[in-house]
Amino acid sequence: MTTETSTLADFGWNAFFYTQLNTDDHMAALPVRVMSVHRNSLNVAGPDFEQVIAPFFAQDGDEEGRATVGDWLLLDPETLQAVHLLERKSVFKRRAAGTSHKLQLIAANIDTLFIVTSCNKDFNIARLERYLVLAREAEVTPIIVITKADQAEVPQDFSREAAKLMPGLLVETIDARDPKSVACLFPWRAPGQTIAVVGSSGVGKSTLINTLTGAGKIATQGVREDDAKGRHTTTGRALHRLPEGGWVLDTPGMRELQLTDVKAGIDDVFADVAALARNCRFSDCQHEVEPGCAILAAVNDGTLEPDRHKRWQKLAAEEAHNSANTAQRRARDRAFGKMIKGALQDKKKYDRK
Ligand SMILES: Nc1nc2c(ncn2[C@@H]2O[C@H](COP(=O)(O)OP(=O)(O)O)[C@@H](O)[C@H]2O)c(=O)[nH]1
Ligand SMILES: [Mg+2]
Ligand SMILES: [Zn+2]
Repeated sequence: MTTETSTLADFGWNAFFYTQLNTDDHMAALPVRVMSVHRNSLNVAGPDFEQVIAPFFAQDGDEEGRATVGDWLLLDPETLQAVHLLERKSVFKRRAAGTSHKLQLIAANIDTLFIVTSCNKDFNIARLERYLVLAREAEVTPIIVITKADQAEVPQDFSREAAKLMPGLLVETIDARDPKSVACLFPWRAPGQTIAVVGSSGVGKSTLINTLTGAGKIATQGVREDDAKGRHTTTGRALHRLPEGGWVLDTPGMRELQLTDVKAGIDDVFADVAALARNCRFSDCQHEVEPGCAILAAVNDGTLEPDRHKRWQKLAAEEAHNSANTAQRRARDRAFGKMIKGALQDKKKYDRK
């Protein structure tokens, strides 16, 4: 990455972050943005400045406070080490796939989310809904981008299905390799704006980013050289500079997006179902067999699609399960922190004797 950019605003800095500088120490510090995250380091940058620093946690061991790509950090001007993580305008997170089920931050301070799928069997309404929930929870503008329009007989069949997901949802069908076709997305790459691109592996995220940046810099699956390590050509998350001054974030294909802490996002994407649920006779209605269930009534009279009801139930159950886990984990971490603190204090007392 080059830093031809010369102002903090070019990096996405704005009043939201500036107003957080409320101490002399903060004012003297160096604000930098996290450009990419690696196992043992972070790449940060600002106007005419690039630096590799150690990973940073706002609070010891708290995953939510781990500096992630897109974050703003304050560096000590002398040591150039991070001293403070600025509050985020938006953050995407998920539960890790597999057995660990750890909380993982995907990206911070994103303005627009490109949810990418293709005009083929990757197209999946339930998966799109998941990403929409993520976007609405973070109050980030979602745009559904359907690639490989050149390979479909009737690409509009796909866009029509996607547009039904939410009133007013923006949907574009494109050939990700063709700048003319991608031009419909150019308005989103304005100076200081940050776009994140999500979607399954192989849908054309890297291809789209290369077309947006106008540089063939990111390896795509068609031209990958070293396939020995597995399916993904994109190995890390990194911000790439766009010609107009915005930023775009490539994410490795996520095979599974387990949602957590997204209750508001679900209520938003499924506003119709949530409204029905408020009319059920019992406030703890499970919408399965209960008398006076407004949702079952809507399914029966054809106003609510049975599949949409099922998708909502699945997401709501997953959200409840994962968020309960988060709460438990936090309580456990707090208890553990207290124990350590107590032990350290005991040790101090003992040392003084
Ligand atoms: N025909 C066609 N091929 C595409 C399009 N978008 C991506 N591809 C191809 O799909 C493959 C996977 O693209 P890639 O960008 O690596 O996908 P990623 O895993 O989402 O980053 C590559 O061979 C691309 O050339 C498109 O709109 N049309
Ligand atoms: Mg890729
Ligand atoms: Zn009900």
